[in-house]
Amino acid sequence: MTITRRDFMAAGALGTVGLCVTGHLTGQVLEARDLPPEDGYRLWLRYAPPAPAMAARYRAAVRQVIVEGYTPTSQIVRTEAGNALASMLQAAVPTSQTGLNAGALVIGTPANSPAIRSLGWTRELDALGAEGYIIRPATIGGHAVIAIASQGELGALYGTFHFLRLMATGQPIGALNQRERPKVMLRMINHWDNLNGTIERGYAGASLWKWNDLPGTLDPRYTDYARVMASIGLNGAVINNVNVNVPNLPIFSAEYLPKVAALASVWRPYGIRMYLSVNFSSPVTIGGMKTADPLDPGVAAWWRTKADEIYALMPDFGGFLVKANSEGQPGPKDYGRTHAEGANVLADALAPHKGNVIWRAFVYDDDIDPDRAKRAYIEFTRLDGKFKPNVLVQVKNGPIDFQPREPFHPLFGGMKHTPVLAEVQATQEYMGQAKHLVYLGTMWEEFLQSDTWAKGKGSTVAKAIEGAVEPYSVTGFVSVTNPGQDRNWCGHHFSQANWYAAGRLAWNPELKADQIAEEWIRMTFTNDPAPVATIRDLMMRSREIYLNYTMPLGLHHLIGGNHYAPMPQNSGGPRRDWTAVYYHQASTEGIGFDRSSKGDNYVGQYFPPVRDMFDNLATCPETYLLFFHRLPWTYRLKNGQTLWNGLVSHYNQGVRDAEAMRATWQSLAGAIDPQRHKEVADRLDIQVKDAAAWRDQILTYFQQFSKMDRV
Ligand code: GCV
Repeated sequence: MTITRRDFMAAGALGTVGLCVTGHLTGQVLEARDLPPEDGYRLWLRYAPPAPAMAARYRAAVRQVIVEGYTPTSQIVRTEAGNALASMLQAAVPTSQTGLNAGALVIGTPANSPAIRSLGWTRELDALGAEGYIIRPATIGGHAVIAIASQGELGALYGTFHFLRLMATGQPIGALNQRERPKVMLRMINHWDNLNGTIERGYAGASLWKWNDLPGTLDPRYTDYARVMASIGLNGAVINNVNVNVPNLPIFSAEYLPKVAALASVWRPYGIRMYLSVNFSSPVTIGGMKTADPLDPGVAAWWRTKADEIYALMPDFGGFLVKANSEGQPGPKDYGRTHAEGANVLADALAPHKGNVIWRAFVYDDDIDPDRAKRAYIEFTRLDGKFKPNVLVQVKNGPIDFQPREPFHPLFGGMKHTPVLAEVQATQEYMGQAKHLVYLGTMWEEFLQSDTWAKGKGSTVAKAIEGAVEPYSVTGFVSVTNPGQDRNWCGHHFSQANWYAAGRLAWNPELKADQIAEEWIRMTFTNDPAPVATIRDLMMRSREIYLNYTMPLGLHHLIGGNHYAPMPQNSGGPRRDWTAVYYHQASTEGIGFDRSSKGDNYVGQYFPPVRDMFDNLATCPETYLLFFHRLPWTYRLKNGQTLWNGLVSHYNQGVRDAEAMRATWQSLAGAIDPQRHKEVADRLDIQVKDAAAWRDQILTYFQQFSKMDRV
């Protein structure tokens, strides 16, 4: 059978490339301008054929796949490797459990594979744990092979995806010596999906979970989802919105839990554990009790019974995510109890099953402090040491709410006894949603590499969440991602990169944004060096461009209720701390929020060198200037410009760069398949228009205070 590049591009669902047949290679690499349309469904798992010379080298190196294990996970490894190789090599590669020959790719664990056991790597594998792996050339039974070995089956799956990524990105595979283990234990995404199919802050269509059809009908997309997640090392998902409002309550009921369990059973062989957001008042709202007071023995018993019911259906259930006493959600403070007392009653219920409570620190009760940025730190540091061992506190990257730029949240490094996991947001709520091209890898690298100084220099946020600053017993990294039923999962093709980056950083928070971007581009679009370099540059600059035309120099929350369009004049609404005026405080005297030691001393929540760096105008990075300082319009920036002129320059630069980004993308026509190229181009048109609107609206508004010209 002849497999052409067009067959590859036209192949259907993710994971069903369907080329596992005997055959030989005759496919020609087409001219770029002939590239057939792609719709983005396969994300970074397209397994496109590499350049012919590289394909020939790969074909010589991998002539057979041997996976001796027979469990569902081993079956997935076999199918994934077989399909991916057939697609990339444009020829079927014999894939089996037995009959090992020279040129085999041998994948397994010492327990499920005599071939892997014969390597004698057991001690080395034990040191890497059940999710770690080695990829290395080896000799088995006198045959030269490449081995992907792990102590556990999931490690073998992750190793397989790693190996396939190397091939899909055009890397040499001849002399590999890869030893990997994840640096973080809970690598999760949060979905903010409602039971009625809508998604809060979802920009890619309806919810993936088809509740009316579950548990009987399992959409094949559930499998595709699990495969995508495992391919970047993610191992957990919360499937429902943290706002567990009344219409979402039934998820905890006897009717819905079997539906949840059916989904969990699809994900299990991919190592994706199921978690649920819970409403703290559940004992009342669904249990019919009179109270949800966490210190009430009846309430504790209710949670234990509910946990037992869940674990009877899903023995590997991960645990509960709780948004309590935040934005209208109920919580322990309704009963005069603390967040720790609230979390602990759930933790006790889950502990016998080895489940975790993930308790969000996204709280900002205004009786705590007038400055929203200060509130969570005050509440949670008071409680450090009071949480049960299976409680983790989930903290957003910054102290406000996923703004385009915020300093790192001082709870990173600030909690000595309670594991803190990081929550970032891939769904671009405040970052142009699915309309603007904004790669967030750079933002997360900036966040993760921020030095907290909690235990001296080098106590970065990354190290803190890895448990290398304080020895947390459990560690985690979470991204609010919100894929939906849009064909391309994420709305914008480039938003896929943020899902990808979140997964890669959850595995290893030390990774660099440019490396992640390059991997993603090569797997998602092309391996041709020139377009790869062009797109990487565009992605790496995209967040700064977005900042320039929306909220430069440390401005934040200049946005309306849809969190998309500019609304600097917004001063009304249900809460002051949801309005722009509260944050920018612009007046004829100047602009900015004084969080310095002369202001409300938010800086005091950081360790001394960080505190002083932000506090002192001479050392505060200008990227954070107006987050920490309130300054007159005539204040001189480091480049000598007045603050007003500097603002004007940033906005103008942002608009020019957005236009340049569009022109750059246009220049890639022919290098990118036409459908995806056009869909991105259409969105860039919107982005350019929006950038100008942002600049004009914000500067017109501030000009009434600065009373200076827009030069
Ligand atoms: C799920 C912000 C968002 C809300 C979100 C909340 C949270 O306020 O706008 O939609 O609610 O964060 O993270 O809980």
